[in-house]
Amino acid sequence: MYRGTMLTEDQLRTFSERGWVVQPDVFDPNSLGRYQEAFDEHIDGHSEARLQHDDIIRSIQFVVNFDVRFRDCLMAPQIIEENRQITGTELKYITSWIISRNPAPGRYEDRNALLAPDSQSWHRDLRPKWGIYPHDSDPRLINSVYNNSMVLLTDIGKDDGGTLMLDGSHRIEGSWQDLLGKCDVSQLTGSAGSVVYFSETLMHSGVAVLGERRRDVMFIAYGPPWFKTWYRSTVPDVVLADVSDELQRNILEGWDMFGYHGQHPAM
Ligand SMILES: O=C(O)CCC(=O)C(=O)O
Repeated sequence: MYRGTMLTEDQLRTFSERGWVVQPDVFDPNSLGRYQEAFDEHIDGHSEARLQHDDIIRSIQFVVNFDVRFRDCLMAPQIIEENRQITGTELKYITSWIISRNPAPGRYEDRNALLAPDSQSWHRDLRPKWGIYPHDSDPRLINSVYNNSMVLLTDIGKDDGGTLMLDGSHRIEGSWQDLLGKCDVSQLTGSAGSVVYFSETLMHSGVAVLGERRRDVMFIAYGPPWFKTWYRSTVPDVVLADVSDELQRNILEGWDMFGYHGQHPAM
């Protein structure tokens, strides 16, 4: 059983209030070097798995299918346990992807325009009413049904294209235009090796890199065992056969079992 670092009470409260939280120092430089090598090897391949591929953004989907190094990182015991804390259930894999973002070509002339809140690509894939529910025992906490874990491979300082979040929007229905008037805009910063957890009910957006460094991040999304696998993200049998860790295999496969875990909450 995992006995390492978990999200603290304060971090869980931050997640509950803002819809996202940063866990620093999950990975050390050695592990990050290994994951960065996998990232660099795969970011230009897999044309069938490309989400976007242009001069600024390169993004590849379902990376856990392609390399054990992606599974080692994105299914690390700490990430799994911390997802259990925020989801409040056993987990099922939903999808995974990686994104490399180059400095924006217009960053010297158009800084303000590139940062303007109303010109970002705000989105979320789940309505708050489908995604947020009470914690079993603490009324100040929430659980969220579908959460992203973003691993920072590179340091993300103020100008390095940290994801924009609409704080608190994970609990509020409405379009991004409505929410821009109601929620503060926050921009993520964090050091390489951190993991950022955010609910998929949180309105968020990628944003231009205004500094000189490429920004590399890796994502995995987990939900409960009754959740649908994301579009085209079913893990092929040939990959499952290669996964020796039983928990990882069950999470990737979706738990072929009678009923669900935790139907009867602990008293
Ligand atoms: O690249 C980012 O900062 C955000 C990415 C994102 O929102 C997404 O992949 O859904």
